[in-house]
Amino acid sequence: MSWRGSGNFGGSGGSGRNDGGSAFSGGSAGGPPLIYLIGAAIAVGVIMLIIALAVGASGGAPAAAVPAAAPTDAAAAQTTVAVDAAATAAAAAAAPAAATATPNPSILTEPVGPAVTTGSGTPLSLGSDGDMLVFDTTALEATAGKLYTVSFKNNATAVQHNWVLVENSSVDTVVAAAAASMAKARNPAGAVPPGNTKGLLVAMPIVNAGESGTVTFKAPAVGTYIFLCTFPGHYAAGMAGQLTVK
Ligand SMILES: [Cu+2]
Repeated sequence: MSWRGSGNFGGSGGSGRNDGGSAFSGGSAGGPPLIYLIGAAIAVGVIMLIIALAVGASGGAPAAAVPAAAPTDAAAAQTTVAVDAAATAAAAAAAPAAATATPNPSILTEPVGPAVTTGSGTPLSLGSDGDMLVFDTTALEATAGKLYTVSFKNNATAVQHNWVLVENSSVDTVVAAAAASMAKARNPAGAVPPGNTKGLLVAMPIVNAGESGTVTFKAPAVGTYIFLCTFPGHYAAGMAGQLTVK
């Protein structure tokens, strides 16, 4: 009974639905165009999806290339930093060596200036004349282009000396450069001209009294050159000599 009631109800409901359904079927009466529209919409959607994928793929290549390039740049930057760090470390390692090479009077065989740092040449020996501010030898000879090793003995009991070879025209420049070095070092033992001083050919560090210094160099072109002591006041006092290159 209730089933029927429900059946009736369903019937009436069905009619109600039919009304709604008629509206629906009204749409479905224009159904074929709607299907075409849906089909067209799906087709357009598929086409757009394909286009989107294509764009995404083509756009994805640059997008992938950019990240690929970015790590490369980053790697390059890191490499640069590493190189800089290495250079800094090298400079830091070289700095103490350079700092100790010039002012340290105990490193007697360390050449200063454009001298030869390796090998040994024909000996050229001289010294200071006791406690006098002069060399015991004021004339030396050499052959152009040949390797020589100067051995200088400081025979003084207290005073420091050294041996420096210069172009004749650059004596004043070298003496002034040595004085500037001493002022910078705040120590007479720093009275050695920098290696890049104009006209400076060879220089050895300041040698303590009673000690010896050596420096090896290749003899310059044929001509005459002045060797002197760059300790303050000694060149003015006459501590110099002449090297004749033949
Ligand atoms: Cu001297």
